[in-house]
Amino acid sequence: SIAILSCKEEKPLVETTIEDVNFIPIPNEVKAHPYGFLFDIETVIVSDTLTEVRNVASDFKKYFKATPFLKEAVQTTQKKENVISFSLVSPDSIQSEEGYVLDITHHKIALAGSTEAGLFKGVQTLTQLLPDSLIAAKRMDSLVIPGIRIVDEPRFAYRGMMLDVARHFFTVNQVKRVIDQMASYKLNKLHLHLTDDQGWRIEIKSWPKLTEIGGSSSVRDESPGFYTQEDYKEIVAYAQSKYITVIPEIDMPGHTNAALASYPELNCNGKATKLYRGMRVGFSTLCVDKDITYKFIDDVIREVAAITPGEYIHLGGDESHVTSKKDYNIFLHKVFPIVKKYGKSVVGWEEIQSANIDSTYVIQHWQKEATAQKGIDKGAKVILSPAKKMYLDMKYTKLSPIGLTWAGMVEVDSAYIWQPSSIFKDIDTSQLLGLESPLWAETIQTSDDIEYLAFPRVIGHAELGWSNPANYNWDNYRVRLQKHYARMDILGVNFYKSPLINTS
Ligand code: TNX
Repeated sequence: SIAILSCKEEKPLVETTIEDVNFIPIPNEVKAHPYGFLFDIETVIVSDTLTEVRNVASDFKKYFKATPFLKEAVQTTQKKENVISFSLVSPDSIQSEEGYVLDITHHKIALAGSTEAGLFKGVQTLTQLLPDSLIAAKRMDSLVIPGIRIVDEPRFAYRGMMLDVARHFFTVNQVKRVIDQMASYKLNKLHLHLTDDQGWRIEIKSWPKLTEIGGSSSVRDESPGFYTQEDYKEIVAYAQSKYITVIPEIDMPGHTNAALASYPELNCNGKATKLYRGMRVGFSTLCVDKDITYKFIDDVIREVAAITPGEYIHLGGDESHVTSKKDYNIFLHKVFPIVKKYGKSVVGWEEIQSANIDSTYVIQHWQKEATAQKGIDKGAKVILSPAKKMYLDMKYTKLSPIGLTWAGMVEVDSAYIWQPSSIFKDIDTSQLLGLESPLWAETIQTSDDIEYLAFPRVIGHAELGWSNPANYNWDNYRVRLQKHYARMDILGVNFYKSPLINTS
């Protein structure tokens, strides 16, 4: 409710309530203030650290194009009233570098965080307080934001989504669109599944046929293609501008038919395989006995590491059904050190725990709890992607037009109702890095397809990854999610309208 009270101050006091506020992910602490912040043409964004906050400020200013507000550049002024201040300081109440405090009163909007990434998360929360008409870029001459104080930080440092660009290729612009959507729900890791049986999607200059040949196929030939290294750098830089780290996956020793079709010498029999356009898994393997295999991997990892600022390289390691157990071990013992040599840390699907190497790698749990538990017992860190809760490529119901069903059907409630901390026993909290929602692309080809399977399930995962478990609550969540339907409609997100969410 908004009532303008008359008052002696220059700016009128505007009473607001936060009853209609529907944040996702739900913040840790939320408190209402009696009066909201009223924009006028003198409202300015201020900061002591101009260069550092410019990127974050522009992510906020972009919504104001069709308004008379925030026309001035960000300023370092002493002005204390009628300002939106971005401060790079460590608020006492915050531990995480992604945490922030957002305090909106009638005097000012004050956002504080210890890093740009923290301020950016605060801006995403602030954006959820803006009216839909502003997001829709409708002309707007008056604007009040409700008075509120929020102290917030993530539960898990790793909150990701995976996009399979190998089964079907997605363009740089399609990936950027995913990055934008991830950022607004405070996700911070984008795992790109760059290689598989059906396609090799990243240019490797020392092995050009990987993309010339291996990039030319895809499932049913529907969308071949690859990223040049310049394209990949563009994705990485765009993600960075939204404080999202890219984790590239080069899957091996299985899921490698595209490479085996490109270079005969990578095959044990010296003959190139045929390009593959189907949907089967588990039939290919690099030749573990050949030296050229490790020369190949060294070149690939060297080139990929050189254009990847993040800490991790994902080696896949899943479903190597035609590699013997012995060979699989030998192979991993040879390739882990290559990743280290180029200054990166290994992530792999849970299967990689079978190699008794050291515990400095990260496993991504997807299918077998017992397998992942063995890795955890050896001290490995874990990213949770349990297929029956988090696989975005599973159908919602049997009526879903796209998606697979091998892990079951995952409706919006099922994707949300579970406890990340209760999957594994005997796990140190420091071992649980966080959550990632994988989107495999056997059945999808367009941005509409991506969004239909990802949204709204990934929003629920974003809440499980960010919010305090005391605040996980399906009945409350579904009401908040309903409000996000309108926002997604405005942004043109092709989400699945689950009958479990009341839209009336
Ligand atoms: C299993 S999950 C796979 C992928 C498939 C996916 C389809 C994992 C590590 N491997 O190769 O695309 O199922 O849901």
